Amino acid sequence: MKTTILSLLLLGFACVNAGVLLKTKHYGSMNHRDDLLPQASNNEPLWFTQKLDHFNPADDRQFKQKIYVNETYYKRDGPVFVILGGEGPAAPSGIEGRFIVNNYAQTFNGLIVSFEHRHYGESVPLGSLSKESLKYLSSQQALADYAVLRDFIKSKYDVSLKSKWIAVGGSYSGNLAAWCVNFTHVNLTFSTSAPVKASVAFPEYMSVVQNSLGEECAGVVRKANDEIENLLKTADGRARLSKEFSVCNPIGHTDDDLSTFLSGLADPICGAVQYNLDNNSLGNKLGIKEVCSFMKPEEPLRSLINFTNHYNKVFERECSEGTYENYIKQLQDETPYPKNQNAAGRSWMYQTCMEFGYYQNAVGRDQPFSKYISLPWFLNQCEQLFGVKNVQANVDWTNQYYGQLDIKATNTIFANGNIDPWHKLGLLKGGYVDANNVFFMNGTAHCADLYAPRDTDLESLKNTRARTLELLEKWL
Ligand SMILES: *[C@@H]1O[C@H](CO)[C@@H](O)[C@H](O)[C@H]1NC(C)=O
Ligand SMILES: *[C@@H]1O[C@H](CO)[C@@H](O)[C@H](O)[C@H]1NC(C)=O
Ligand SMILES: *[C@@H]1O[C@H](CO)[C@@H](O)[C@H](O)[C@H]1NC(C)=O
Ligand SMILES: *[C@@H]1O[C@H](CO)[C@@H](O)[C@H](O)[C@H]1NC(C)=O
Ligand SMILES: *[C@@H]1O[C@H](CO)[C@@H](O)[C@H](O)[C@H]1NC(C)=O
Ligand SMILES: CC(=O)N[C@H]1CO[C@H](CO)[C@@H](O)[C@@H]1O
Repeated sequence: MKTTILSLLLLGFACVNAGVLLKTKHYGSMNHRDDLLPQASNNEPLWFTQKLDHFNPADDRQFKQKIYVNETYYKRDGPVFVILGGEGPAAPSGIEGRFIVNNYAQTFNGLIVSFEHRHYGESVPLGSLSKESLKYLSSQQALADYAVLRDFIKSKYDVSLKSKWIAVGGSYSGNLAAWCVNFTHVNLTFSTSAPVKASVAFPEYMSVVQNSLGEECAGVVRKANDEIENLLKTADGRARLSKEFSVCNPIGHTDDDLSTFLSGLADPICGAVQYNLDNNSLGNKLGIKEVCSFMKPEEPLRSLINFTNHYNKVFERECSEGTYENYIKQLQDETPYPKNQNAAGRSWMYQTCMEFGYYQNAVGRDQPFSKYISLPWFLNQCEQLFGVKNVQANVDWTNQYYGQLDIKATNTIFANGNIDPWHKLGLLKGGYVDANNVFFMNGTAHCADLYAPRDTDLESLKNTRARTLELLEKWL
């Protein structure tokens, strides 16, 4: 049963956090299974003592935060590349060449540091993801964490005043990188696929999925979902679908059950689009081409069944989720990672309720999924899990506080790809930011430019990397 939320978890986000590339779109992190499995690595983390609440001087409680460091290329006065943690556990692979940062560090004699974000992985205050602990989870607290950690790195590695600090992030941690500017003494930032504009509802996500799949392939998915909606109306239909899709528990009959089931069917397809051709464990295994090779116009339902079962096999997912009760139970689990492999889902859900929304609801016919994947389904979870009712007000505050697309900064690089659904909330052109530092790539997916380069990368990606290198040469 444990594997179910893996599937539900954010298809999303986290690129930087090795651990969790957001598992599902809604909340957790895309769980790149490879990264969660114990890896052959001799790298031990360092543990840093962090302040629990940066905004209350009277509270002196602390917790332990995890860091990985790669000194291989570092020479005195070289830059410090700080890979900001996002919504998932940090893994040693993050400093061992999984990202392009190692190439840049090699070129510029840089130090590579990777921080785990509070309330993810093993950096969990109060030893629990209880509501009491989650009170201290926010992007503001996380940014303050980085400011404090900087001093620790500075003294431990004898970093000189000549060294420049570079904040690196992708997806949510790309937001953090962009927001670091002029706060944590960062000298330049590298922010990829960052949805810097928060939004309660995010139906555009699903429309980009449709565009990225292409009309013919998306049309088959849409027909399959229509057929499934019809079958779900009767007990016989639900029994048949439960069997064909090998669900964990027989599909329930409430609207919440149907939303849970249908959302679970959409996730694998969204994930394949989001990470299409990315040099990570998902992108290298299953992309748009594979999804569409399953979608046969003559037999939409059978096509989706075959694809889902194939996906489950490839990612060793035991079953698809069939009931809301089982789904929500996993999000109620306050046990931290690694005992609870879905822990990131709970923390990320909390952050979406309190700060970002980003709920990928399926609206209208300009997208291929079921209308049961609805905004109320997401918002009810905020209320049920955390008692949060005012998500709109929270999201408004986030946009007011950080300025959404009106980010003012000079030495910053923003990159996005048009295949990636998240680009709809990202910075795509110059304005306050110099247009020369903003890249919008044709054909690339989520955080493409952050991963290690390959000969087979698209031209648009190669160009972005070449121009990024020129900018780094200019700035470093
Ligand atoms: C640092 O990264 C390089 C690859 O860029 C890798 O060969 C080396 O093992 C890494 N060192 C550590 C301590 O992780
Ligand atoms: C980096 O930025 C900080 C804060 O703005 C500044 O004090 C420092 O001089 C900069 N470092 C370099 C090497 O430019
Ligand atoms: C689904 O898979 C079965 C078993 O592998 C295969 O016989 C059938 O042709 C597939 N159907 C479609 C529409 O791909
Ligand atoms: C921080 O703000 C100052 C003044 O507005 C600006 O000159 C500097 O470039 C900013 N730093 C970054 C990294 O953008
Ligand atoms: C993007 O790439 C596609 C496929 O290679 C091509 O058809 C299209 O013209 C390109 N669009 C732009 C704006 O370059
Ligand atoms: C994580 C991952 O799959 N990385 C791959 C990136 O591309 C190189 C070159 O093809 C592979 O060797 C890596 O395994």
